[in-house]
Formats: sequence, C-alpha cells, structure tokens
Amino acid sequence: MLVLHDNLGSGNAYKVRLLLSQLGRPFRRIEYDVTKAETRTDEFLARNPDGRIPLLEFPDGRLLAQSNAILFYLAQDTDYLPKDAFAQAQVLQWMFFEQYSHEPYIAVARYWLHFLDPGQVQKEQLEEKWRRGHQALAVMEKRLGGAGFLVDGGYSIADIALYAYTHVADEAEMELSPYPGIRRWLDRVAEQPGHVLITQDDFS
Ligand SMILES: N[C@@H](CCC(=O)N[C@@H](CS)C(=O)NCC(=O)O)C(=O)O
Repeated sequence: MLVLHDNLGSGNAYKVRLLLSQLGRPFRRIEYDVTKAETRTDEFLARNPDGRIPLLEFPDGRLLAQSNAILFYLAQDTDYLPKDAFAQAQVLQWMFFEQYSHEPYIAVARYWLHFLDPGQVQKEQLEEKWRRGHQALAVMEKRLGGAGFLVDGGYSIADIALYAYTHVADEAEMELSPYPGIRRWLDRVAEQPGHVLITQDDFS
C-alpha cells in the first residue's frame, strides 16, 4: 500500500490526501508534528533530505517529495490531468504559480497565525505576507471571475493545488469577500466526487 508521510494541518499534504481519495487509491498515513521538527530526524532525512512532508512512499520503496510533483505523477492518465500538451502546461503554470506566488504568503501567514504562538509573529512581516497573498488571490480572481476552473476542460490538479491553502485563507486572517469568483470556485471544488475535508484522517 502507498504510505503518505503526512501532517493533517498542512495544505501541501492535504493536496495529496485529496487526490488519492478522489482517485479511490487506498493509503496509510504517518503523521509528523512539523512544529516539533519531527521531519528533521536522521530517520526522516534519510527518506527526504529536504526534511519536509508530504512524502509519498511506494510499495517498491520509491519515494516522491514535493506536493505538486506528487499530484502530477498520480494524475497521469486520469481525468485530473488534461491530455492535451498545452493544457497540461497550463496546469503546470498554475502549480508553479501556487508554489512561487501563493503558498509562500498565504500558507506562511496561516502557519504563523494558526499554529505558532502569536508572540512569535512580527506584524510588519505578516502585513507583507497578506499584501502578497492578496496579489495572488487577485490573479486567481481574474481567471475564476469568468471560468469554472483554472484550466479549460474542467477540474484538474491545478484546482487541487490552489484549493489547498485558498479554502483556509480565513485561518491566515485573509478575507475572501472581495473575490466572488474564487468563492464560487471553492464551492465547485468542494462538490467534486470524492472530496474530503482537510481535517479528515481516516483513509484505509
Ligand atoms: N514545496 C513543498 C513544501 C513542503 C513543506 O513546506 N512542508 C512543510 C509542511 S507544509 C514541512 O514539512 N515543514 C517541516 C519543516 O520544514 O521542518 C511541497 O509543496 O511539498
């Protein structure tokens, strides 16, 4: 069986739980407390020298890190990745956007506010995360104000990648009311068959 090295609070790990559930692929979870450096032990670093979850372990022992690389691999030859090469590149375009322009702001603000002691958070740094996070949301709104999903052709792993932290933006104390297209899209994603909540932990 597949083993997901996981953390229930992590949006990056949630992407993988969501796709595996939608694909109907059984997996076992191993939970790590990232606030206690449990992914920085020698044992974990031997599996992923980058010291981060999600990490997917295959029955033959192969290991794959990076949430969006894992999505891309699992989605091959499924309805979650378009067949057309240009549409596939558009999926990747959104997934790279997620990692470079969205996750470093919204996910980090959420981590600081939701998981860390509030005394540890610097106000100026937080405001910069919010400012850049709203820039990313505005880019998404430009697309989603007039389209059902991020890439033509329907729901794909691009939507999964960006849903993960957008749907919990309130935990980063970011308001989504200025983004009606994003809010409609969040509902649409949550209605997809096999959808699971970020808090769901029973998968076997
Ligand atoms: N780019 C990576 C980011 C993974 C990541 O940042 N994982 C965090 C949890 S969301 C982690 O494992 N942090 C523990 C640490 O850095 O020690 C991905 O998309 O998978």
